[in-house]
Order: sequence, then structure tokens, then C-alpha cells
Amino acid sequence: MRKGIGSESARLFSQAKKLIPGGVNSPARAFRAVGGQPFFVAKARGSTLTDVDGNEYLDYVCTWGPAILGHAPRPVLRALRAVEPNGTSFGTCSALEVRMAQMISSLVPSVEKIRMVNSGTEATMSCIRLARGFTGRDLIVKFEGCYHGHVDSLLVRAGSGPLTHGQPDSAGIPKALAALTKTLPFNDFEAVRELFKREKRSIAAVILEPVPANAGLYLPQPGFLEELRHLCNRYGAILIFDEVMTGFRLAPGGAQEIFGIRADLAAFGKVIGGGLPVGAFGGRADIMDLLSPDGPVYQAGTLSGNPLALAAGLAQLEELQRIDGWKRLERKGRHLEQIFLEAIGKKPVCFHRIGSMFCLYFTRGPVRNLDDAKKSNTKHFAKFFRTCLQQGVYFPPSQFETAFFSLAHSHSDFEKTATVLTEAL
Ligand code: HOZ
Repeated sequence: MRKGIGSESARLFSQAKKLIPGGVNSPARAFRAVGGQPFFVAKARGSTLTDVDGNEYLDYVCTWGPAILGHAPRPVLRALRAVEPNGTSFGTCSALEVRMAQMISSLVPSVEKIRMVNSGTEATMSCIRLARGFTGRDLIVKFEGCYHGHVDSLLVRAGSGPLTHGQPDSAGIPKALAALTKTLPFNDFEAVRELFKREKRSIAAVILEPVPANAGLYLPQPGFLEELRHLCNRYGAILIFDEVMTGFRLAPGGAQEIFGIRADLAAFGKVIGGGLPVGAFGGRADIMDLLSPDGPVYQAGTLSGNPLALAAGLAQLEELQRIDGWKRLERKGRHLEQIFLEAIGKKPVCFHRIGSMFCLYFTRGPVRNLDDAKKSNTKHFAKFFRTCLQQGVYFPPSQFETAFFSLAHSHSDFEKTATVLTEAL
């Protein structure tokens, strides 16, 4: 068994803390919720991370979603090598942008027009501005525990890092702006109907992760997404799906395909960048046409449509199509689920999985919303996390994140993990 963080990681972390707030460039990475210190990665290949001290970890974070083929997949590296001699950024139009737009709109039928940005945060932020511009209304509805990046209007009762660190409403956001965001419990049909009845035609948009994956992982109850679609139609509000996590991961057409719901706008990221920084948002042409320079809603970006990111993303999507990756992931997921459930046995742990995303809550469940998720014993989670890490299995360092696996994860990886799970539980 390993003893814990290696000396080189420890040395780097102490240097990092002097110069980088918390020593990290994104709060979830700081291990605050699980104790200990983060390890520093030297190399990522397939299903494995190797740290600067030479320790190997079976990785179930998968760079928080993008690594769907595994780390450093050959088709992506090949594509990067092919485009890199032509330059790293053009700041103007390229054929890759047209190819990516064609790819996304062919996979996601609701996307009639698409624009590329650099992160999921930019994508959701742009959807909100566009929805307000289109409807001429100000109110936004979001759900407790859903996280849509660090956008001012959306950091209200947010999941992920804010929830992990006990600050679901961030400081620094004007009260007047936060007041324009109404939050509701996920899966609460009555609460949504009531709000629409009260606010009627003041609601610009409803934004949600169709499968909330930033407070652990829970699923929409049958009919919930349909009800949101119906209410948005009835009251003229825009339905925004944040598919930054689920897009191109659960299915070619993401959660919209799985649940058969067409969003008006959707935000994407992660998988479509092949591990490089990217985001995108798209949807109904009549809404997208309001964007500058065609319309009055402003949005722009120096690195938007970056050739390296697009080449990597296209290569990843083409490979997924070529090998029918989503079906393979589902088959792997069934195997993982079966042996994880065996390892869990009768212990008070609630296991959720959809496609290649999963989560263990330290409560019997059911978990259908943020309040249920918060019943999980986070001390038990932290202990579980540390035991797994010591055995070389890396889960997300927070109860309020989702775990991922990739096509590079083998059956023997899962079996090794199940053995570790049995011990850790
Ligand atoms: N908020 C991200 C996951 N839900 C974490 C990003 C990161 O730390 O890289």
C-alpha cells in the first residue's frame, strides 16, 4: 500500500500555494473536502495518471469528462500533429469551424446553428444572454445543485466546487443580479408549475443539467423534462440544456437524444475539445440569429474556433462514431455497475450510473435532488476517497462531483477497482 502524497508533489504544492490561490487553478482540485493534498500529474495515458513521484492511479475523473476515449488517444494526438505545423491560432475563419458546426448539428438535431467558445462557462453565459435578448425578459430559473460554470447569474445554490466548499452562493455577485435567478428543487413538478403560474411571462429561460452531475449524480424523474418543455412552450420561455457534461458522452445527441426532449438552446464543452479548452452553444436558428453581427446580442472571443482544439475535438468525435463508442461505453458501464453493486452488497450506499458517468452516495437513498444528495455522509465519502487513492484508484475528490470512465478502462481495471471498493467500504 502507498503511504500518501509523494515528496515531489508535496514540494510542488507548497510552492503552488504561495503563488496560486489554494495552490490550484480550479477549487475542486484542492482536496479540501477529502483531506490530504493533491498529487501533481506528470503523464496521462489510457485509463492511468502517473504523478511526479512515479505513482500510478486508475483515473475515474477523466479530466472531468473530456477524456472519453481515455487519456492521450492516438487519433487525437495524430490530428494535433497534423494541424500544428499550420499554426496554433488564426483569429479568423478556418475550414475546421465549418466541419465542427456540421458535425455538431448532425449529431444533435436541435442545433440548427452553433457558435464555438472556449469553455462551458462561456457557453452557458452566452445562452443566458441570448435567452434574455430573445425574450426581452430578465428572470432565469435554475435548479438547486445544478452547476453551470462560474457565471454570475448562475452561481446561486450551485453545485460542484461552490457546494463542496460550502459557498453555493458566491460572494462578489450583486444582489440585484442574483435576485433575477429563481432556484427550485430538481424533480419538483409542483414547484416549477407554481413558479410559472406566479411569474407568468417574466421568465426568460429555464436552465438545467438534464442529468445533474455536479452534486454527485442523479436522474430526472420520468416526465420531469417533458413538463419543463411543456411549461416553457406554454409561457414562451427558452429551455436551455446544459450538456457540457452529458453532451457527446451519454449518446451522440447527449441527454436530448436519451430522453427525447428538444431544447431551444444547449451548452456544450468537454468531449468536443478532445482534452483542449473548448465550449459551444447552439440551438434554434431564430434565436441564434440574434447574435452579433446578425443581431443585437453581443458575444465574441479571440480564441473561439481555435484550430488545435477543433482538430482534437473532431478527431475524438470521428473516432467515437467510427467505433460506435457510445454503445461500447454502455456495455462497459453495465459490467462496472454489476461488479460495483456486488462490492457494495448491503452497505448503506446508493449507486447511480448513466452511460459512462456514475456516483456513490453514502446514504441508502433515494437521491432525487440536492437535499437528498446532502444526506450522504461526507465523512465516510472522504475516508473512502483516501483509501481508494492509497490503493491507486482516483475518484473525484468531492462527494458533489460525478465520476467518469472511458473506452480505455478495461474489465480488469473495473475488477481491480471493485476489489479496492470492497476494502474501502
Ligand atoms: N467544476 C468542475 C467539475 N464539475 C471541476 C473543474 C476542475 O477542477 O478542473
